[in-house]
This record gives sequence, C-alpha cells and structure tokens, in this order.
Amino acid sequence: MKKNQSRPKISEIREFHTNSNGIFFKIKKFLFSGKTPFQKIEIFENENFGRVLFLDDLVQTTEKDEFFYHEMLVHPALLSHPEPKKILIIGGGDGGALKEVLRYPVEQVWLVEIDAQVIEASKEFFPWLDSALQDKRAKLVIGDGHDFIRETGEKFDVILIDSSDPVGPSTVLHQKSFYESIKKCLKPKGVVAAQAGALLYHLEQHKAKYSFLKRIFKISRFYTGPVPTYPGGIWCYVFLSDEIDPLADIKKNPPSGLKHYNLEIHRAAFALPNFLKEKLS
Ligand code: AG3
Repeated sequence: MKKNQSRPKISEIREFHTNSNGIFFKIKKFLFSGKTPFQKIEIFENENFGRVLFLDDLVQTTEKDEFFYHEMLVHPALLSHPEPKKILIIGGGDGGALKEVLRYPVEQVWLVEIDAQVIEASKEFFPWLDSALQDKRAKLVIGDGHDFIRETGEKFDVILIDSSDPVGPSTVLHQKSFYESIKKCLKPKGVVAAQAGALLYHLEQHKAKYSFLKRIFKISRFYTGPVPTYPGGIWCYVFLSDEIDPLADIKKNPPSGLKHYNLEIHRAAFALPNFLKEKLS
C-alpha cells in the first residue's frame, strides 16, 4: 500500500448519505491515508468525535460513538446465548467488536478481516485493537470472510458480522449464499448477529434480506439502535438462530463497564417502528 504518500491538505471530510444530504467532520489532524487493493482508508482526528475511521468515504467508527454500534452488535447475541465459548467475527478490522466480545469468559475469538491494512492502521490509531489482539483468546485471520466460512471446518457458538455497507468489498456479506454458508458453521444453539444498514435509507434491502433470512433461520429478528455518526442516526441489525430467541428471559447480567447496552435496551431494541414492520411483512 502507498502509505501516507500524500497526507491530504483538506480541512474537512464528508460522507454523502444521499445526493442531497450527509455528514461532515472538520479535520483537526490527518493521521493516516492509504489505498489498498480493497479500499481507501482514512483516519483523522476531529475535535468532537476524536479519532475517526473512514473506508471508501463512509464513516466506520469514531472514538466518541463507537460504543453504540459495537455494544449493540455484540451483546444481544452474547447475552442470549447460554454459554458462548467460541466466537467468530467477520470483518471488524478496527477491533471494536473484538474488544466487546473479550469482556466475556469466552475461549476463542476468531477475527476474519479481508484487509490487513485496516488492521495495521487501526492498531496504530485505535488503542483498543492492539490490546485486544494481544489477548491469548484472540485469533486473527487475514482473508475473505465468505471464503473462510465456506472452507473452514470450525463451528462457532456465536458469529458476528461486522461488515461495511452492501457496496464495495462487503457486498457479499449481505447476500443469501453467505447466510446459507454461515448457518453451516454454527454449533447447536448457535446465534448470528449482523449489522444490516440504516433504518431509514436501506428499507428495500431490509425487505429483501428478511425475505431470505426467515427461510434460512427459524428465528430471524431485526433490531435497531442509535449510532449518531451513521446515516440516519438509527442502525439496523439482525439476530438469527434456530434455537435461541433473543426475547426469551435473559438470566445473566451484562458485563460491567458498558456505556449503552443493558437488558431494558435489549428488549426495547427488538420493538420495531411501524414503517419497518410493514416493510418486512
Ligand atoms: N461497520 C458498519 C459501518 C457502516 C457504516 N456505514 C456508513 N457510514 N454508511 C462498522 C465497522 C466498525 N467496526
């Protein structure tokens, strides 16, 4: 990768949510800019949000609000599963999901990330990643997530899909064939949680996705949570399992130290707004 070859002399950076609106960040300091075979990586410092990671012009994570997304991706699945021991994360090279999983007494967490440069850059600028990767339970695989699940003989209690949007290198992680292969990598009582996109902007994708997911998994539920810097501010996730219902009574307590997730939020997250319910029905 051509690293830092030109540290752009720009004062702000934008993500377009549609052709006519979006979000911008003023750049206090540009930290990293690189182009890999997979995508463009940019990391900079913003006065309010701290360090911010952009991939292909889309906000992935910020120091200030990453907890909303990573806690809602990880904890509903880890708390609903009776005894999660072996976990797989697809994507998530910034390590935010990994640090949340490591709060549990799990035995192994595999992180499969396609782009080694996302790992390298995040290690340097997001301090949680380096310490998470040093945990003996963490196992890093650089490779394509879809190939990994098609080829591995490993089976997991919980699989978390921390992909980007359904464009670019993540497209395949939103398709039917991917979820069919995922199912074969689940142990009995296995659970999948995946990010599913913006509540407001990806309604047609939610409809299409739900129509195949409900045929693959006996229990297939959308849930939502706030992410201030993501398009529309409210993000969607899916919870998938053949045996575990996330709305059954949870008898465990969440790990301590969480900033957003608790058991009331867990239950509320599965209550869907009418326009989404109608779309999915
Ligand atoms: N993965 C989901 C990012 C989606 C953001 N989309 C956007 N900004 N259009 C985040 C990876 C963080 N671990």
